[in-house]
Amino acid sequence: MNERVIVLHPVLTGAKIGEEENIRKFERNPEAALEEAVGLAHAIDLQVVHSEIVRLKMVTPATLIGSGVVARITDLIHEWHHREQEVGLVFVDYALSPVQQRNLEEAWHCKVIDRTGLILEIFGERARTKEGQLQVDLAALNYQRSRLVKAWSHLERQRGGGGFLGGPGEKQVELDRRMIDERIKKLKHDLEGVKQNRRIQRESRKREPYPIVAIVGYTNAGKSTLFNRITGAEVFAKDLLFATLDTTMRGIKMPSGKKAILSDTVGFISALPTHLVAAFRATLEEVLEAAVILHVRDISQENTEAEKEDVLGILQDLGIDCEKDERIVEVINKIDKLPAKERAAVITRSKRQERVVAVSALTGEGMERLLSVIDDRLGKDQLVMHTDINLADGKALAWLYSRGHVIDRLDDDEFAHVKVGLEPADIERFSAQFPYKLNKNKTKKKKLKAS
Ligand SMILES: Nc1nc2c(ncn2[C@@H]2O[C@H](COP(=O)(O)OP(=O)(O)O)[C@@H](O)[C@H]2O)c(=O)[nH]1
Ligand SMILES: [Mg+2]
Repeated sequence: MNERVIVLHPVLTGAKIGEEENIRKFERNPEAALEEAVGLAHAIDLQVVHSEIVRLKMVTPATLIGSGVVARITDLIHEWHHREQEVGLVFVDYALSPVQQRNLEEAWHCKVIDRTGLILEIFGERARTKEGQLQVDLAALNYQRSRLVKAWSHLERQRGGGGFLGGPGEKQVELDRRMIDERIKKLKHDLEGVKQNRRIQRESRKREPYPIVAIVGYTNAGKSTLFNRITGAEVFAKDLLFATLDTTMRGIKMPSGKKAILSDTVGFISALPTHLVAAFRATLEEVLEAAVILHVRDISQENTEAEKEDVLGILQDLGIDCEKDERIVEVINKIDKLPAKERAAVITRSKRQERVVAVSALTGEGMERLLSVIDDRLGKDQLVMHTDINLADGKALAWLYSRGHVIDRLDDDEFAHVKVGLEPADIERFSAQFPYKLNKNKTKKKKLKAS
């Protein structure tokens, strides 16, 4: 996308509190909230040319923010225009009414998007499963519908008692609303179908060729920085080329030679509007199938403990047992921002725990240990399996050699009797793709034949 964007984070300083959606735990720390807003813009590759906190003593009904600030932003947009660098978008990190949005667009001659709108853009871009896409579409339609209704009642108010009942404006809105309702109905129906067939879907879905290492955490925790650090760290991890993967997934080869796919998931967002929670969860589905889950935390952030609880809470809701699940690796990030003494303490403490690592994704500190922890985890769950592969089936044999660790092999006229180390996810993948049974114990076939 790479469009230029101005980010505004309005904060009400007056006694009056805005709509429920706008009350955030961040509100006491507007700087952190602005940083998050910029992070959200980065999540869909927007280029942030200016960002600021807009302090409001009161809400201006027509434009939310006061006319002075509106004029100042107009000037800024003009300045960029004179440099032949158009600002295509202003992100107002708040819930705008449709009327406010329209008025601001008219004042600035560019697109204006509010918080829910931007979050929906992010989810839409990142939903990878059918169910995820449907959930996001549904949330987007509900959002549109609520805005239509508001716009409509606004029109009605404007008309006063003037006899324009049934005028073209209203008809258009009614029509749009009916169309949206129909689409919502259809989506809900599709979603039911997808949910019922989830198991089948999962089995028939195209599998990623290697185990997944998923990076989760709040927006701005440093997920993308870590993603780039790992894929770019030539000494430690090799970047494999996969044509089929988008920019948020990359193949890596660990120091031990194990291959995996690193996946940068959609970031958690503070005070996510409740009507977007289902859509957000749906974007996290791939985490369920991950072999390793890197939970990245910004240790320099005031709310870091509360954020950690939030993340674990959502993972728990997704069906991951955070207490017991050994796939979760806690990555304590941004240790370079801590005072020396505190940093040393955090590092020492983390080293006492098998699945806690302290790093700076920015400077690279701690990466060596992180990679070795990932490497360990990738190998941990290998189970030794036995199977008999038809000798003529080169494809199945090649698969086992590339994904698994072939420990032993004995051929007779018909079969290759293979003993192979495989991860549970790979066992599933193999069984879904090939008609051979994998057994924990040696198969008796050969002996029976011989006797
Ligand atoms: N000081 C410091 N800053 C970091 C570190 N990791 C990330 N950042 C910064 O934090 C901000 C958010 O990082 P990003 O990777 O985009 O976070 P994401 O939203 O989780 O993907 C960026 O400005 C990064 O430069 C770190 O280890 N130390
Ligand atoms: Mg990111």
